[in-house]
This record gives sequence, structure tokens and C-alpha cells, in this order.
Amino acid sequence: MGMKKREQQRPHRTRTQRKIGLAILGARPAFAENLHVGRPNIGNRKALFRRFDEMLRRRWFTNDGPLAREFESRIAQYTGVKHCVAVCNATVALEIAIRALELRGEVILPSYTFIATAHALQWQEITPVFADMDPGTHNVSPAHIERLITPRTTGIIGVHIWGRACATFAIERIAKKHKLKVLYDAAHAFGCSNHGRMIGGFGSCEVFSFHATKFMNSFEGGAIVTNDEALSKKLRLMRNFGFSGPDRVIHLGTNGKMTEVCAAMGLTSLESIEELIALNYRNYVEYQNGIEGMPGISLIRYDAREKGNYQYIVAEVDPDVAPLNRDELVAVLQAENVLARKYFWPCCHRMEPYRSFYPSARLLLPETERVAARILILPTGQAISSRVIRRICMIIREACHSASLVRMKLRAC
Ligand code: T4K
Repeated sequence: MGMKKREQQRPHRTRTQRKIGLAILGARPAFAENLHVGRPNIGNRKALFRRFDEMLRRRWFTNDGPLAREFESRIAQYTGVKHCVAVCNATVALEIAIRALELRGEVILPSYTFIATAHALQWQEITPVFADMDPGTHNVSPAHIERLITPRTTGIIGVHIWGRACATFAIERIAKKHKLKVLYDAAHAFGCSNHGRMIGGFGSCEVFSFHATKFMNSFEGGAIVTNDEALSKKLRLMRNFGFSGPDRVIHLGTNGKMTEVCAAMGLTSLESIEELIALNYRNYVEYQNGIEGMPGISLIRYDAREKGNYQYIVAEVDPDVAPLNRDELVAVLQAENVLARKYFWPCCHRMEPYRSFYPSARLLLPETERVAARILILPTGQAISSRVIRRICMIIREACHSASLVRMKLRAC
């Protein structure tokens, strides 16, 4: 695009928007402290400390304790799924689920996901086969999945990126046709729905993450949810070394147990879930208003007919239209102590060991390559106020307005 056109597309500064100095151009950073993406939310502290006290009094800290059991039954109830197996984190949960489903050979998954999804396969010497995304949803493309199926394929892992459900019906149709198993990485999707049904009940099982950076956290933690009773029993055994009772091991297993401290935090977070979602939604709308009208910059949309958790503020920066590209905006924001992130860049196929295994994978993943270079994640959650969001949006607007200066400065650096 020509320089003149770019200049015309500069965002207009209205009379009420005063000019602000930019740290990248030498002004003082807008924020004295770092603003993180993924700053943990904290529920009712009194309730949390009460749970810690009870736990200390009981001297029962892990191994299927009462808090972990209560957490499991609350998660099952909340998602409307019959069985929940709480696990120490979602990565181990994925590893256990993959093994319990007896996946082998090749498993198809998106490259546009957190590295844990791929590692959980490779860790067990299963070949992850990366499929391209649908750029409209950022989720894996079912059409591409079907093209990647070989006689060695045993399963598909769909990932509900940003809490927007992947094309479960299409994926499950393909799986049925080719006799494959389906597991969903729902690390982003706790509290979200798909066609009016809570995520958790799709595929053979689904895995949630309750990591500290997730809007609903248990410090570290995860859960596998399923409506399949036999599978839930197997998962439970595998999570605890295969013990079926004292001194009796009947299955191969690992240590994937959730501790009582984590369950206490999880239960307390769960009690605040509606508040946290409402807060995330308010933040999302505030960002939406602040970013509106900026050429080439938009927030991804969530389907208002579905339940969402709005835990990620995902901006897409079109480098052909926006005055600054994604990487330039990240540099501008970081100078102001806004630690915006580029999730999921580089995508899995560009990270080791996959990068060495499949040096030309990018040729098969054009949409993933294109979209991953445009995504910018902004801070949200309890740690961020409306005033802070307005300021972040003003910084972006001002940087776009002074794009040539900013670019010159960045080049000089
Ligand atoms: N599948 C998907 C699709 C996932 O997104 C994830 C995790 C998983 C599977 C695996 O789930 P877990 O096994 O973790 O349960 C972070 C999280 O560590 C990771 O859980 C999450 N996805 C991913 C999207 O984000 P990093 O590498 O960005 O983490 P880090 O250390 O850079 O932290 C992110 C930001 O949060 C930083 O700016 C600092 C801030 N932070 C972090 C922690 C831990 C805090 O302010 N306080 C904290 O306590 O992966």
C-alpha cells in the first residue's frame, strides 16, 4: 500500500483525545509497573484461607483429598458432564487422556495452539501432524484435517482457541468416517458453550486448564471431563500410578494428582466465576470501544448466542491496512510497560523439535502463518481497570497516528 493511502488511513484524533507522549519516542512510560497478560484473578480471600485452615487441620494435602473431590463434582455440575478427573495441570491431563484413548502413530492437531498440545503427543512418541486453521475462527480447519489422514492416523485433537469452540460437528463427522478418536484441548474454554451446550461434553473427553494465567485458576491445575464412565475410571487410575486400592496397582500410570491447595484455590475461583466473566466482558467492551475505527486493527468477535469467558483480548492487526504492524505495536506497548503477547507465535511447527522434524511445514500452513503474524493479546482480568484500558487504547491510537516517527525510531534501535 502506498504511503499516501496509509497517511489517509491514520486514525483521527478527536478533540477530546489529547495528544500523549509515547515512551518509544522518549516520554516516560505510561505505567510505572508492568501490566501482564495472564495476571491471576483471585476469588474471595476469606473463603480461600478458610479452606487452607481446614486442610491444615485435616492434614490431608493430596491424593484424592476432600477438596479435590469437591472440585471435581463442582466442575462436572458446572459443565453438565458426568465425570471430572482433576489433574495437576492441563499438559499432564492431555498426556493421560491421549494414553487412555490409546492414540498411536499420527494424531492431527492445529499448529496454532500452545506448545503443550503438540508436546503431549510427542512426549509419548506419537507424531503430531499439524493442520492449518480457518482464519475466520482461528480454529483448526476440518477440510485440512481430512486431507492429512493417513493409514497411521488414530485421532484428532481439536483446540477451542480463545474459548471459541472449534467445528466439533465437522470434526466428529470426519472422525466417524475414518474411525478416529477425538479429544478436545479446552484449556481456554472453561465456562464457554458450543451450539448451546457447555464445552466439556464433546468428543471422547475434553481437557481444561486452571493454570494461574487462566481466568479461573487453581494456581496450577487441569481437569479431564467425559460422559464415558469406563474412560473416567481408566483416567482416574492412570492419574494415580494405576493404584486401584492400597498396595494394588492394576494399570500403568503416572502422578497427575491435584493437590488440596490447588483444589482450594480452584473451588474459590469457581465461586467467583460469574463475576470474573462479567468483568472480562466489561473489559472486552471497553477495549472494543477504544479500538473502534482504528484502520486495520480489530478485536476478534465472540458469538453472543454462546456463553463465553472473554478471558483473552485478541486483536488482529492487518499489516496492509494498519499504520503499524503487530510487532511494531508490541514494541510500542512494551515501552509503556504493557507486556502485550503474540500468542501463538511462533506456532508449534516453528518451534523445536517440530521445526527440525518438518522444515517445510509452513508451506502446508499458509493461514496459520499469516494469522499468527497478526495477533496481539492485551491484558485483562481483575488487575486491569477501565481507565487503564482507555490509556492502552490511546497509546495504540497515538502510535498509529505517529506511525512514521515510531517506525523510524524502531529502525534506529
Ligand atoms: N493447551 C492450551 C491451548 C494452552 O493455552 C495451555 C496453556 C495448555 C494446553 C497447557 O495448560 P497447563 O499445562 O499450563 O495447565 C502461559 C501459561 O503458562 C500457559 O498455561 C497457557 N496455556 C499459555 C497460553 O500462557 P507462557 O509461556 O506465556 O507463560 P508466562 O510465564 O510467560 O506467563 C504469562 C504472563 O502471565 C506473563 O506476562 C506473566 C504473567 N503471570 C504468570 C504467572 C504464572 C503472572 O502475572 N503471574 C503468575 O503467577 O504460558
